[in-house]
Amino acid sequence: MKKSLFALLGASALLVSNSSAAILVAGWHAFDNNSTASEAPDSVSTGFSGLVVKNTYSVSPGGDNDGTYGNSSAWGVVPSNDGYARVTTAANLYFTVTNNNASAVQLTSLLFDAVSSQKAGGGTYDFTISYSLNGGTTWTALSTVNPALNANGFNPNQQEDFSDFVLNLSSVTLASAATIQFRFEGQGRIDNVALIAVPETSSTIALGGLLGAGVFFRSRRRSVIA
Ligand SMILES: [Ca+2]
Ligand SMILES: [Ca+2]
Ligand SMILES: [Ca+2]
Ligand SMILES: [Ca+2]
Repeated sequence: MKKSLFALLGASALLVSNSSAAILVAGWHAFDNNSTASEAPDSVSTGFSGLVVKNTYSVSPGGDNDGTYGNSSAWGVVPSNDGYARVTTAANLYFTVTNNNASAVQLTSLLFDAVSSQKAGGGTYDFTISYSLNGGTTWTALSTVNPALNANGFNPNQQEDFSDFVLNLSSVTLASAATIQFRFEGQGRIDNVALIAVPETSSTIALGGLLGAGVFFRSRRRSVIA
């Protein structure tokens, strides 16, 4: 005996929403000793790509030795003595990340470590961090920070404990195929840069809409009621 092939389904749309854990989208901690080349991230999540564009240069070895991206140990221990990037008042530093996934990600924070060079007249340089979306020339300032003074003067290869920074990005969503670029202005050293985000996994299954559009079963067997 066959039962009716048709079952009445709820006609209202069903919203399925799952909250996801944060991910390290892209991170840089090891920098080559060179003056011009760009570098891909040292750590990157599936479906993302990135590049640090060094308009000045980077130095290796040396760098931050606190073992963390910003102040967070959530992403494992970061190796020390594997180089850092320079930023100068004449040449900014840029980190670019592209979302190659089909869905957007909700950005959470930008983590980094930094130290300032000493100004000629004393004191330290402020660093201003801004971002632009999709290659645009409009820059949105995220924060101006004042890193600790570079403790080892002009020794380019020494390790030291850089200042830790966490910038809030919760107002920024990186859509599918979108690119975000972060600009660092100041004078000093940058290390352990990481972009953190939460993937958006919400999806809507419009059962009501499907039924309304005339869903039918391919097998058109007649119901036989006993
Ligand atoms: Ca490093
Ligand atoms: Ca690298
Ligand atoms: Ca750190
Ligand atoms: Ca530190």
